[in-house]
Amino acid sequence: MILDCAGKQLDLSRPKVMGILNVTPDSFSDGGDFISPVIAISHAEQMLLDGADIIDVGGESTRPGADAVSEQEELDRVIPVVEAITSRLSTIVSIDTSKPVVMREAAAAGAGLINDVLALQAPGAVMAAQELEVPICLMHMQGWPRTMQKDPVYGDVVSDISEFFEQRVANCLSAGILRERLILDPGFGFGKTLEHNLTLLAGLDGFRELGLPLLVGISRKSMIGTILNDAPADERLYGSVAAAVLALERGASILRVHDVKPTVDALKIVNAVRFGVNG
Ligand code: 7PJ
Repeated sequence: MILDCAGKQLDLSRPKVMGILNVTPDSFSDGGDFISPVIAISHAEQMLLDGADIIDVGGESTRPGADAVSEQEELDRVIPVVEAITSRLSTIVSIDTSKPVVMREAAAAGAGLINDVLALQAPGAVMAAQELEVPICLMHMQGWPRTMQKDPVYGDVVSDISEFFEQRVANCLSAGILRERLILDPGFGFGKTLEHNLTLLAGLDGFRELGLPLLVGISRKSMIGTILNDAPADERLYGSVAAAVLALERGASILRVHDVKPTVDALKIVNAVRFGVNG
């Protein structure tokens, strides 16, 4: 399956790696290191050298308990960075946002993929995505970032999320968005207990029957830290890579990660086993 990301091809016949470029001052795992476009570019460049296929630019922190960011503030953070990357580097830029205005301006600046943790549920978001004609990642979240970790409840976590996906996909299709443009993400850590997250990862192949590519973001998340005796974010690398491999084995097509080189190495091993060393 090949997705057209604003003129750049994303071939998902082999899994791809999406490198995270946070331009938030309060992001828990990189402490706001990447605010200025100059620093952002050099980080993006390094991730591409390390083998990333997509750079995911995000200016709205969605970590548990985070405050909302104003439209203008988010635009000010991300648009110069998207512009700087798309004008200098030949890569697919994805925009991690839920705001229609940010989707539009980022696409105008060259972004080729929308990554929305609200799965286009914000007012006007479906219409913006429909107009922009780029692929869209629909992520599942239970509740809202401020309170989502309070007391998340599911019947069966995989089937509840599948049902959510079916509704969101139907909504997109009825707005004229092509099915071929959709990517699904169960949203690890977004309104899920550790047990929910583990059940989700174990049962990730249950989403394959929806027939759409799966994006998975587990990198450095608290589910890794908790299992590793409350390891801080900068000590979650090996756990994150293990989780990425488990996700690949269960059919993930895109891995959203902070640590690109180690993940790309792990992916090379998986591909060699699947397709042979020369495959
Ligand atoms: C995700 C995301 C994720 C997608 C964040 C963090 C929190 N987008 N944005 N999936 N997580 N699609 O990176 O820890 O899991 S922000």
